[in-house]
Amino acid sequence: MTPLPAMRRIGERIDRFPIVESTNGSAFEAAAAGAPDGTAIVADAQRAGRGRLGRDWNSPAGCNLYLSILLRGPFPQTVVTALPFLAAVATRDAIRDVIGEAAGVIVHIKWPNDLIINDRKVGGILVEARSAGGESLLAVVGIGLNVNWPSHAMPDELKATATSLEQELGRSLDRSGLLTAVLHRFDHGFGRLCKEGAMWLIDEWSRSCRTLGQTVDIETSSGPLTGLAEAVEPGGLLRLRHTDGSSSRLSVEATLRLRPSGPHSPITGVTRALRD
Ligand code: BT5
Repeated sequence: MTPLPAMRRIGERIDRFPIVESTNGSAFEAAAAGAPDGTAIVADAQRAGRGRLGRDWNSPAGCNLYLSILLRGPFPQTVVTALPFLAAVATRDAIRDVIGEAAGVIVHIKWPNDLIINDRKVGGILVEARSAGGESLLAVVGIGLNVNWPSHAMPDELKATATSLEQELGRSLDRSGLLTAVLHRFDHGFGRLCKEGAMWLIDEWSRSCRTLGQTVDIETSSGPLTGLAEAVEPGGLLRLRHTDGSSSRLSVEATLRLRPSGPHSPITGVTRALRD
C-alpha cells in the first residue's frame, strides 16, 4: 500500500506572474524545474486559461484569481480522485472566511466542479495529473475564481451564466486575502484527506451541492441520459437514478444541465456512464 504523505505546506512557496498561458501549464513547468511539493503558481492574467475537455477559461487581467497548486505524489488513488472535491470545498470555505456569513452570499457547488452563486458560475476547478516516472505522480489543482470582475467587462457569451464575488456582494475584495484563505483551507483539507480519507469531504461537498436531488440531463458516450442525481460516491462518481429504477454512475468528465433552471453550460462534454 502507498504510504500516506505527511502534512504538507501548501503555498509555502508562491510564484507570481503578471501573465502566463495557463497557471496549470506553468505549474507543470515549475515541477520539471524542481519546484517543491505544495508550490502555488498565481497569475494576474492567462492567455490560454484552460477549462475541462478543451474548453477555455476566460482570464482577464487585474480582477480575478488564477491559481494552481502543485502536488508531488505518489498518492493513494482516493486522494487523487478527491482533489477536485477538495478544491471546491476549500474555495467555498475560503470565500466564507473572507466575506463572512453575514454577507448573505451563499456559494453552491454544481457537480462536478463549478462554484456557483445565485445560479451563476463564479469559479471553476481543473485538476490535471501526469506520471513523473515510476510510481511518482504530479497533480496540479487549478482554481479560477471571479473576484472583482464587473458585468460590463464580461464577454457577451458569459453575461447570463457567470458572475463575480464583487457583483454578488456589491463591493470589491482583496485578491491576496482570498489567495491566502484558499491556500490555508486547501492545506488543512489536504492534510485531513490524507489522514482520514474522503468520506468527510464528500459529506461537506454534498452539503453545498445544487445537483443532488435534481433531475439532470447528461450527454454520455452512449447517448443522452436523464435521471435523478442521487448521490456522489467516495470515488467521485455521480449516481443517477432513472425512471425505470435502474441507475448509472457518471465520471467527472460529464457536463450536465440542471432542470428547469440553473447555470446552463452547453452540453458538449462526453462522459463515461457505467450502467448498474
Ligand atoms: C472549469 O472548466 O470550470 C475549470 C476552470 C479552471 C480554471 C483555472 S484558472 C487557474 C487554472 N489554470 C488554468 O488554465 N485553468 C485553471 P469547465 O467546467 O469546462 O468550464 C468551462 C466553461 O465555463 C466555458 O466553456 C465557459 O462556458 C465558462 N467560463 C469560461 N470562463 C469563465 C469564467 N471566467 N467564469 C465563469 N464561467 C466561465
